[in-house]
Amino acid sequence: FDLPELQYPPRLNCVAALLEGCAPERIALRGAQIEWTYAQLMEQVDRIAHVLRGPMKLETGNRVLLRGANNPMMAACILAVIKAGLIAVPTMPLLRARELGTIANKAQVNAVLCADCLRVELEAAELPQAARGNTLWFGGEGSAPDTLEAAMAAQPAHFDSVDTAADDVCLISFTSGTTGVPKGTMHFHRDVMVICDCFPRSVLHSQRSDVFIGTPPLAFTFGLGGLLLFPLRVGATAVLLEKLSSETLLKAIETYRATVCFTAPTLYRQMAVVAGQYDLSSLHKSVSAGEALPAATRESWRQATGLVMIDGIGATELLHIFISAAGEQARPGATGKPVPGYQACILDLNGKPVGPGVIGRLAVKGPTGCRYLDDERQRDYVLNGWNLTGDAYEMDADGYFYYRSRTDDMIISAGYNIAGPEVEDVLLRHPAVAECGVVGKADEERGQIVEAHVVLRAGFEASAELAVQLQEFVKAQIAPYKYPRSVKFLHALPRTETGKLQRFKLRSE
Ligand code: 3UK
Repeated sequence: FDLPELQYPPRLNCVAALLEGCAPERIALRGAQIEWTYAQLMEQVDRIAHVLRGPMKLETGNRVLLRGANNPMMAACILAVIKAGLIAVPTMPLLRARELGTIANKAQVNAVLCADCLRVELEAAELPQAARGNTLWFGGEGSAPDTLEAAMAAQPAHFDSVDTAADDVCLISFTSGTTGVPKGTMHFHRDVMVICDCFPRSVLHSQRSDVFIGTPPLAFTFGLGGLLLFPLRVGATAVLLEKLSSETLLKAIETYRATVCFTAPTLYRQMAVVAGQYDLSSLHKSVSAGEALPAATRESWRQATGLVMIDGIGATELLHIFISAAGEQARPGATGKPVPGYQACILDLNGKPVGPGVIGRLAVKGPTGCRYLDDERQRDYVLNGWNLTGDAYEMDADGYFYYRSRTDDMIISAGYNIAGPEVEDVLLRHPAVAECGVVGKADEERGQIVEAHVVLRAGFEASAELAVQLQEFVKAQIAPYKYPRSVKFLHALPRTETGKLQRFKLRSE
C-alpha cells in the first residue's frame, strides 16, 4: 500500500486529476451516435456540474442517483457529479422501482439524473423527500424544461472543480446482490486514483493508444473502471455501447479497432464460437472478471483468437481487480497473484493462515477496502484489516491463487467437499454443452448431491442417454465422487445483469 506511485495529495478531486493534462483534441468517448474529444467531454462535464450546483441547488457531499445505459452522456453525468464535489450513486439499468427505492433511501440521495428511457421505473420508485422533484432526464426526444440538455444549454462551459479531500467519499456503489439485498459500499477520491494506478498499470500496461471496449455496466465498478476511469487516466479512448451481445461486441471490436476488452466469462464463451468470422487483429488484451473463468473457456478463446485471457478477481467492496495475471505470468487454472499494492492470504475458519495447497477463505488487504454504508455488515467482511471476499481459494507454493468456489457454494456430499466450478469446467469441454451450473441438491442419504444444470449447444437434444454420457464424461476426467448424480437440461441459466450465475435460483428449482 506504500507503493510510491500510490501517494496522492491530501486535497484531491479525482475527476479533475483524471482529466488534468489530457490532450484536448484526442477522442475520449465513442458511442453509437456520439464521438467526443477530451475537450468536448470536459465541456459536457462542466455544464452538467453547473446544473447540479446551480438550478439543482446541490451542496458538497450531497448524493446523486444516476441511471442510464452505457453511453457518453451517462459517463459525463458520473464524472460531473464527482467533479462538483457530490457523491455518485450509479444504479443498474434493469433495476425495478422497489429495488430503486431501497437504494435511493439507503444512500439518502438528494437528486436524480436519469436516462429518459428508464423513466417509468424511476417514477414508480419511492424516493427520499429531498430527491422528489429534483430529477432531470437525459437522452430523450425534445427539449422540455426538465431535461438535462435544456438545463445545460443555459450554463457556462467551464466549471472549476470543487476542492475535496482525498478521503472524501465520491462514489457509493451497490453490489449486484446475487443473494438478495444490495449492499452499498463507499469509495474515496483517492480510491479512484488507486484502482487506475494498480491493475491497468501493472497488469494491462495501458497506454494512450489503447481503445477500451466491453459490456459491464458503468453502474458496476468492473465497467466504471475498465470502460471509463482507466482509459481517462492514460488519455485513451473508451467505446461505450448499449446492450452488447456476443455478435455485436465482436462487430464493435472490429469497427472501432478496440485493443482492450472487458467482459464476463459467459460472453467470451459465446464469442469464441463465432470469433473466426471477425477481424479481431486490433485486440491484444481480453480481461475476464465477475465470476470464475473456467480453463475450458480460456482454451477455446485462445484457439479462436490466439489471445491469452487475463483473468482478474475484483469486488465492489474493493472497487476493482486485486488478483490477476497476464501473458507469461498467467498460470493455467490460477486467477493470478495479488496486483502490486495488494496482499492476499488464505485463512481457515478460525481466521488462521493456512499453507499452500489448502482450501480456505480468501483474505485481501491493500490500498482500497470495504466500507459498507451499513455497519452491521462491515464486521462480516473485514477482519483485522483483512477483507474477506466470501470466496474459497487455494494458494500454491509460488504464491498463485486458485479459485475454488464461493464459500457458501461448496458442495458437501457424503463427507466430500466438491467445488461446483471444477465440475463445470469439465462439462464445458463436452461438445454438447454451451453453458452449465453445478450446485448441491439436498439429499437424505448424502446430505447433498452434485446436480448439473446444462444448456445445450445448437444441434443437440436433451435425453436420458445424453445425461448418462455427461456423467461418464465427468467420471473419466476427475475423481468419480464429483460426478453429477443429477443432470437437468435448461434453455438458459439464471444470471445477474453483471453476468454472474445465480446459483441460489438453481438450488431452489
Ligand atoms: C466473484 C470472481 C472468480 C467473487 C468485480 C471486477 O465481480 C465484481 O464485483 P462483485 O461485487 O462480485 C465480487 C465477487 O465476484 N468474482 C469476481 N471476479 C472473479 N470469482 N474469478 C474471478 N475472476 O466471488 C467475488 O468475491 O459483483 C469484478 C472488477 C470489479 C468488480 N466489482
